[in-house]
Amino acid sequence: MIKNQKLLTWIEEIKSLCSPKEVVIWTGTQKQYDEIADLEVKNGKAIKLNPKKRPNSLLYCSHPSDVARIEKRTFISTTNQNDAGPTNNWIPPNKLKPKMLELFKDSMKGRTMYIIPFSMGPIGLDMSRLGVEITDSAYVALNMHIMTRTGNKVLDLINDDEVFIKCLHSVGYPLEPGIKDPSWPCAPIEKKYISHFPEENMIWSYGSGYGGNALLGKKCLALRIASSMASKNNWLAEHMLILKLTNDNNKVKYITGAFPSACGKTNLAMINPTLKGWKAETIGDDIAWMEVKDDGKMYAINPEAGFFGVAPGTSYKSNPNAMETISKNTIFTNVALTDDFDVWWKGLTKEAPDHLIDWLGNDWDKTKPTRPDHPNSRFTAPLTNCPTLADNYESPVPISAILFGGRRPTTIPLVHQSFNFEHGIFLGSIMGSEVTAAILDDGIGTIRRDPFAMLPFIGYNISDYINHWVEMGKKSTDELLPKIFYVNWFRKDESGFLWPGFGENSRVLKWILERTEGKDNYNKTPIGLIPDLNKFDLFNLDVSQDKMQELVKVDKNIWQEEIKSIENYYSNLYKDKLPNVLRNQLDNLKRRFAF
Ligand code: OXD
Ligand code: MN
Repeated sequence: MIKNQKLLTWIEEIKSLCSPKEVVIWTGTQKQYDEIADLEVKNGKAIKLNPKKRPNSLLYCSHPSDVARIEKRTFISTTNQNDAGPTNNWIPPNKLKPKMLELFKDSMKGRTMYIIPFSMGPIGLDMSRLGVEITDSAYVALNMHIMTRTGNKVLDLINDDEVFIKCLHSVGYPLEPGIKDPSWPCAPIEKKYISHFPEENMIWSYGSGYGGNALLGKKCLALRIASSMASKNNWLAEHMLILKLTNDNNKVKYITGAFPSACGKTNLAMINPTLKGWKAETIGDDIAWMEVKDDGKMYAINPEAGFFGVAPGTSYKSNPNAMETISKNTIFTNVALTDDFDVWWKGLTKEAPDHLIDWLGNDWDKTKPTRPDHPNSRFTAPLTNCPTLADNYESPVPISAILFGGRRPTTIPLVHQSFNFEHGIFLGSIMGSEVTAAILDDGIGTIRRDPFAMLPFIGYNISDYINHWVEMGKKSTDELLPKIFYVNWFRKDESGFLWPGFGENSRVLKWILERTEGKDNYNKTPIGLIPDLNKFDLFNLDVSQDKMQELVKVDKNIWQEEIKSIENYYSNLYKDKLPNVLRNQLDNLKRRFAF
């Protein structure tokens, strides 16, 4: 039962604003989940997958206009534009709120309004935060049940007068009498708003039912609002995986890693190390909340309870642990349906089945030029399904190393370590991926920078974000803080990728962990510390000495170009607000190269 007065008042307010047909409070039981799932199947919204092949799993297919996060309709609404900064779309609250209130008016007509109390982070942990999502989407309710801790246990905490973050969501498709409910209701693009009000820690999302636009605990709360909260309260909300590593001497260490999309973040979070005696366990694959505790070490938690992963490319070859994770209790979105009611996506098997129903609901066979799954099709599965989930995944863990990465065919070595924490901030600020033909027709070879993999997720001014990292560095000593590394699995020569990647990345992780213990296994270069190949585990590795040399090469001429590119990027982005730390680090880099 809801007793928190603030919550009761808010629910009444939203009820009278949105006019739902009925209200359901999410209790978090499996029974409730199953009932709503069955109803969704009965109403033709979802397809129940073959219980023999994929127990307790659903397939949803979205409207073709509602298939991904929509950055151009995502807003940070602050009184002053400067507080949102140059990386965010901005509308002030006094303009945005009236516009959205008009949209929300009667928007839930004919629909059920779900009230979902949720905890980002383990229930009751001091590093966790509470929220309540009000939504008119059963799809959102089912997904939130997997992706967060939901239900009565959370409500009990909220009833104890705890603060909670208000998250309001509507698909923006009221059911006026006589109007048939489509299988995936949503609003046209110009009416979609994914809005954040960091001054009140509040989220209003209208018009989209998809992923990060609608599951408000994830990108909206755990990254955008949380990053803004964290900047005021000495913590960090980052787009990072968390991995537990045990070496062949049974020594346990934890790392986090930030990678832009399509760089294998979920694969690394579920890596099977090829190194004998090494073990890797998963704590999180997308978001890490971190703080420096009294012992001077930085600790991390995964605020999520599930995986919302990209399906295409996932296979028993690329990520067997993900495949096991999604073998049951999973919601699939926008993948193809097989004739025996299982799922298929590009890359799952070498050959596509002869016949499929594509994500648009049409018959598909191999003669069709189109692909049967959407490139951003997804799976939603609980963490507890993951065979490599660490048993202490609900406790804050001390982080020894932070990895930044990207897809850089040239320039950036396989791995390098920053000289210190502030130099590590510089590495985070320049990360990005080279634009390839697959992404863009022009601009090939240019670098799309994605600082800290947070470009779409920093909920405030990016200059202040960088300075906040500097402040975090002052909370402890370089000795105790995580060591910072830049990894690049994607370096190429004329014959293709130089590094085999996947499980072999454990060799890089081994070198990194040795560095965190101060082992003399490195060579110093102007950009940072790179592996001394005589002290890098190459045992049983099928990569030639020449290729290994190439993988760790730091070429002065190429770096001259890189520095020019960084200077351009900094001046375009930060204009006159370039944080001192970045200016100093860039000057130091030039000095080390003697440019
Ligand atoms: C995600 C993303 O969905 O980063 O995790 O876009
Ligand atoms: Mn992500």
